[in-house]
Amino acid sequence: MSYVLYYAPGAASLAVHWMLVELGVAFRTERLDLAAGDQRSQGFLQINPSGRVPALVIDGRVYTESAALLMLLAERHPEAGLAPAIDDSRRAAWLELTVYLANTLSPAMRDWFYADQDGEPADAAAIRRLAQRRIEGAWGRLSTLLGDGRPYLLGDLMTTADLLATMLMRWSRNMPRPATPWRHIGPYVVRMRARTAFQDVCDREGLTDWRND
Ligand SMILES: N[C@@H](CCC(=O)N[C@@H](CS)C(=O)NCC(=O)O)C(=O)O
Repeated sequence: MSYVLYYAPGAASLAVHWMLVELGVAFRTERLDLAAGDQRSQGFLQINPSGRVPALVIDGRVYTESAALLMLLAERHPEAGLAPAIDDSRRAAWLELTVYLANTLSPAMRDWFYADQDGEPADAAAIRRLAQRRIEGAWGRLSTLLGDGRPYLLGDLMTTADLLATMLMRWSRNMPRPATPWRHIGPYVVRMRARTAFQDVCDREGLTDWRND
């Protein structure tokens, strides 16, 4: 089995990169500089015609979409226990949460960061306002979920949903209302950032902010 991850520092590829480190499997990376436009190079467009990261090449075939890649990796490495098994009573909550993060929070993040590029620049302020409302709504929902004192989003089991959620929380660090001041999110983020694999992936990607140390 071989893995090659196309990533850009701190981008949607971060959760997948983190997962590969958590799994302790062998993998290779190809780094893209999004500011320099590497994602629009002919070479990368042949890998992923949508011109976005992450792209994960598994045994020679390319797969994309961070949430799908996390679920796929969890299925390929069940011994890591990063997803509830199919007959586990927490499975439904894991699917629900993953789809919520990928379907509601993640597109709002895209709108926040790419409003000028994906739409008309004249509409960008209105798009950002709506995105901000949706993003802050998500922090409220996740904080409520964590409010019963559970260490991870699904309870005692840390799953791929935590990797995805933490990456999305990180993206909010310079927004008007970042995720971390939400009452139950702050301690959760500290717990997630304390993971050796998180610190390792930050080192690999050269991410110096939003760390515990
Ligand atoms: N839904 C995709 C979103 C991927 C995405 O939008 N990636 C951004 C980085 S966070 C990207 O590649 N942007 C480059 C561009 O759009 O030019 C996923 O979760 O994998």
